[in-house]
Amino acid sequence: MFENKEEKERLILVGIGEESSLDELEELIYTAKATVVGRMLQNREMVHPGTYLGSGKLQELRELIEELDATGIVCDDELSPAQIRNMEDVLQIKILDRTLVILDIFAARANTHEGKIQVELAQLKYRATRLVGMRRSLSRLGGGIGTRGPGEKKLEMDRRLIHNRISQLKAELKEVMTHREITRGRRDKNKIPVIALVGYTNAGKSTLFNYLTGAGVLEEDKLFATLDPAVRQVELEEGQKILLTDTVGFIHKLPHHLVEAFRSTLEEAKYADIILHVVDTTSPQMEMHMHVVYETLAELGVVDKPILTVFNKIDLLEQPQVLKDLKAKKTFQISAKTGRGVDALLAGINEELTKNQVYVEKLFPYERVGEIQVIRQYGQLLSEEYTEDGVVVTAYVPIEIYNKYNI
Ligand SMILES: Nc1nc2c(ncn2[C@@H]2O[C@H](COP(=O)(O)OP(=O)(O)OP(=O)(O)O)[C@@H](O)[C@H]2O)c(=O)[nH]1
Ligand SMILES: [Mg+2]
Repeated sequence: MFENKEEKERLILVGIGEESSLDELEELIYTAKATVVGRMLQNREMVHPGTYLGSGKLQELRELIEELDATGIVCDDELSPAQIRNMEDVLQIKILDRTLVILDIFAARANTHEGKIQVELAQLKYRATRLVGMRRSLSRLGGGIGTRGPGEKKLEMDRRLIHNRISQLKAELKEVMTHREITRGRRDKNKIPVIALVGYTNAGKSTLFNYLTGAGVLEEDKLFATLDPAVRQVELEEGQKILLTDTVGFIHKLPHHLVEAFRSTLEEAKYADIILHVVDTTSPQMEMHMHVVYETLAELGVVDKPILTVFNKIDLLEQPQVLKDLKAKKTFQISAKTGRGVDALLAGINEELTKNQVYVEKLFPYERVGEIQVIRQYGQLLSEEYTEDGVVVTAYVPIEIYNKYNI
């Protein structure tokens, strides 16, 4: 992004409503490697449909831009093509929005083939509807935001070309997704329960994932450090095997195009047996973050899954706190960094998995070893030992199966 040796973008944040939302936007801007030189908040109830800000504020902003020598502004909501055009006319400067910034971060972070297709798809969809409006904002290249991904040449593609490319990417994505379905099918067959880590971005999902699996997945004090889902097998103390998945974090006002494009990635949670909801306990916005996570899960159709909420980063709390989540079956307080509380969490996972299951320790004489197959199919085979008299098995078996087959 710095190759063109241009100066970093100097941006002014513009929002309506709450200061805290601008704090998060500022973090997003730094993640996208641009600089914030000022901010302006309007206390309106609603976004102005034509110009985002009211006319008085817009004039104020114009003066502020000059005073601070800004190179662009970033609005905290997704702008319509008309809003961009009208603001450009008044301000004569690059107009960016929250969506574009998030798209830019995703573009820089996508590593896998699938991730890259998903980001480009989301970017093109965003641009397709704004091609006419964005003269200055998308055509002039600055030192950063809004410039990555398809690149300048592609930005000049007309609508028709963009739509062709969108169809092509969709077809490619479909292929990748079919592959993923197959992998999921295999997982189902193996019957290893899947535990999905979900949570707001920067909550510590990857840190917990690494602590449990030793996988060395990227963990960073940045928003959206993880884009591509990772899966690893972990064996619990009781012998129970689980598949742990680490995925992309959620955020307030996650752009619609991204949710759509990343649906398959985000939907990992849909295939999970248990959801581990990781929460950054140190964030002043903790409640809002939890709310956003539950809203996003509902939007993705992830309902009726057992949720275990993990209040993370307790090593940073000065004193113990009472932390509640009424939507969770159970809550845990841990530090993914130091490992404090992790054993209790693992025991909780095991308890949840083996609920409604019976622990079996039994010798199957050699003429009856066929019955072990039933356990394999419906339960969790923990161990098998071949002895003189037969096979000694330890396993968890669902109660119905236990009764039906008289295991
Ligand atoms: N002190 C402390 N820091 C933690 C803990 N867990 C995570 N962190 C830090 O929090 C930051 C974010 O951690 P990640 O694991 O990357 O968060 P994530 O939820 O995977 O974030 P995204 O992938 O961006 O959604 C990193 O700087 C971690 O070192 C913890 O228990 N204690
Ligand atoms: Mg992560």
